[in-house]
Amino acid sequence: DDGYRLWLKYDLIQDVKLRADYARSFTFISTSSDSPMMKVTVAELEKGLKGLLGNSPAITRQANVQKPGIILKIDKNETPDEEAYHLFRKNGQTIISSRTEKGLLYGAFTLLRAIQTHQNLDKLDLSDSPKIQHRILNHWDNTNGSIERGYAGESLWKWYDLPDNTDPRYVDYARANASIGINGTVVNNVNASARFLTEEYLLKVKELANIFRPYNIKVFLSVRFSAPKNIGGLATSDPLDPEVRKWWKEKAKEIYGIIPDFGGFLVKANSEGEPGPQDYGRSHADGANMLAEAVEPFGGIVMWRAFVYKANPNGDRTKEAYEDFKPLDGQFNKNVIVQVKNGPVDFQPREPFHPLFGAMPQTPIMMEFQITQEYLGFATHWVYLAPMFKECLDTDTYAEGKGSTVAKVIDGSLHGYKITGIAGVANTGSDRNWCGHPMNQANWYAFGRLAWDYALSSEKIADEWTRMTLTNQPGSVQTIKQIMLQSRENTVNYMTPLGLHHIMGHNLHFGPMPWLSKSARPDWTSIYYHKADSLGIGFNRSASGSNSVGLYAKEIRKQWGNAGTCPPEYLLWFHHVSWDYKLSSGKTLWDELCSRYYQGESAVENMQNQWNSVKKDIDPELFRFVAGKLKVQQKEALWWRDACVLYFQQFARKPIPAPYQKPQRSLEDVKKLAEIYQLR
Ligand code: BDP
Repeated sequence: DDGYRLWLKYDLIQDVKLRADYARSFTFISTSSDSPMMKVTVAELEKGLKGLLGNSPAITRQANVQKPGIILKIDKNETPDEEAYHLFRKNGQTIISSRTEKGLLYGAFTLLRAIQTHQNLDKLDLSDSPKIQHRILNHWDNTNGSIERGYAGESLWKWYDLPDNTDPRYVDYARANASIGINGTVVNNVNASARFLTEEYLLKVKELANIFRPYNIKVFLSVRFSAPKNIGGLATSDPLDPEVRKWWKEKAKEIYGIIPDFGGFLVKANSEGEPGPQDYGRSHADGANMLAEAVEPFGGIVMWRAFVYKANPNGDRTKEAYEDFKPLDGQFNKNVIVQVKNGPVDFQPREPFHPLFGAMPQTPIMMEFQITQEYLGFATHWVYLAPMFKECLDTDTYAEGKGSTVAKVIDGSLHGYKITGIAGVANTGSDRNWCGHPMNQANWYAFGRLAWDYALSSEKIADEWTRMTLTNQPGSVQTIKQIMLQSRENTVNYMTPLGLHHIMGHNLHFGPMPWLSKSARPDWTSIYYHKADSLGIGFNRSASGSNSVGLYAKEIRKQWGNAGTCPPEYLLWFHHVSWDYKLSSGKTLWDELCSRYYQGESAVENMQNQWNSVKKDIDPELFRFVAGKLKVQQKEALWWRDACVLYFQQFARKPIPAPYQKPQRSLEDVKKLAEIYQLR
């Protein structure tokens, strides 16, 4: 098994009785149309049933048959949501019913999942609909085929071949996304080349859109704000300049002429050196509204990112997006949605939720998660991210009193947003197994499932994914789930425990580099964030410090703003505390910090043992590959542990607490290792 088939494996069910039971129920598939979407839906069911059960169901227009089968039924009386479906059994028939073919598509994948995970279908009766409208992957892919922060090879999109030659893999990409409810894709990097807006590229993107359409996936583009200057021959890209506005309107018209159901734009502006409206003294709202006006006649939306921060050595990066955007609440056009990263720094292994969630009642805010593991060990560490996504979604913002979770902000229910969305920065690439690390396919899967329904538990999603992808043997499913569910906390422990953040290697973001003190910008160093000194460690963001805790609701301020009541996982995020500070565990900060690093590292050794224990139920090729990955992860976890405890020990001037052994290498050794990785 090379991992190519992802969770859509459809291998023959080995349990003969179970297989026969299922097989009896699915002798035909009846449909009422042969539209492209219906065709792919039926084809998927056929493929799945054939693989799983060995069945070759008859495809018929005749639902009124004596034998049991699957009936795909458009029913105008079903729930208004076009993507909703009702999957149920009636008189021995399995019925998938929806107002539209979109719902049927999703219902079909749900039925297949139920079979893949060996569910009892006798009492099947499931009504389901997505909680969020736009469920989107963001690909940070460039025209030359490279992927920014991609660890699974090159771009899936073969720009040099397109539009004339299309890779069959585009279909498998679309199938995988449709199976988990993803309905949009931004195909290019947020650090966008203006070239994507040229006719040359639009015709390539059109081919992708044509392939994705039957799978209910819309295509979006990241746009370069300075495109009117770069490719339009204008002297300015000022959003209030009439020529510039006209250029964007014409561009939108051209795009929709080529791709009639084009989704809209994603924009990174005035962030990390990218051009934007502030270059002309205009606001983010001015910039976003100009683009919104251009796509509005065609039903398009603008996803405007709030990932902005200025290079200020004495500032606090966690406040800057809020300060820029909060005053603009209410000034954005109706088809603009502001895309906010889960935390206020940058996709760290753990961050508190971004203070903009709940703070913009008049402006739709969407979530941006990172599925690619830029800060979580690339494609060498097995880290299941559902618990991280859930942690953010489930946190209470208290914006409208108790129960105002981040999830309720982004599903629109808290503030009545008309547009809702969630984006995940993709971890896919040209590697045969898509994600570099086969176990991290689960993060793509989990993102999609949570985008559809954030109320699903991490455990349930891990269970589904494991059964579909690896094995249905109960003991092994249990063990694999254990590995997955602990993996993120382990990683936090060996990388950035107790609220530490941004202490990774320079630029590449690989490995530990807590000593990093010089960079092009102060907020790209490590010392800016951990502020370790002889007195203690941590960033004082309480009222006596930068007071970024002041951006949160009073209930949160009260809890997080005080070291004594702040949860340990955010302690050093919000407080500078002494090395002798006593935690609720009874340990001093130094001892607790060390024990987290040591526990995190030894947990990876444990993962290896757990993985070895499931060998009999795992495909040998896959087993061996993952075992190898775990060895790499173990080495890197040890590297993180040693680098961090040795570096911080210089300030704490205390021994490594028992029962832990002091690292076998020196700080100089680990520093050297890091320097080597910086070499080109
Ligand atoms: C940072 C990445 C950088 C991205 C940026 C962004 O290091 O490559 O361009 O986020 O999200 O984490 O714009």
